[in-house]
Amino acid sequence: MKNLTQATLGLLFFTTALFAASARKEITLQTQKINEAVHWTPEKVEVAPGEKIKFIVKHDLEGGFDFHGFFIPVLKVSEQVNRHEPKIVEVTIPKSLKEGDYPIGCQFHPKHVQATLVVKKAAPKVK
Ligand SMILES: [Cu+2]
Repeated sequence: MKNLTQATLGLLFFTTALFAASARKEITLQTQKINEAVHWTPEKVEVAPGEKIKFIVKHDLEGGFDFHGFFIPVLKVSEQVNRHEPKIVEVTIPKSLKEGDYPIGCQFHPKHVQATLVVKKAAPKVK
């Protein structure tokens, strides 16, 4: 019985470690209409160099454009997001990317208000 418990705990630890290694940080961005202009919101999202990100990008506004662009030049991301068709965009933030603010825009509509990708090194973990 004792051996079985140890084996179970070992397996649990193993699967937890495996999950942590493959986990991606999920960030949802969506179109929002503010004062007649379409924005990507939230207006700021924070990521760290080396981090694996899963962007979930949504356009659920009724009326106006049927699709918007999801454009992050620094990450070479350029996608089309159709209404009611959430787009999943998985990226790894390059380890070499400098801290700072980078635009998240729309390549189709010059008036589409950008959001900001804030790249910031993660605080060192306290052991
Ligand atoms: Cu747009």
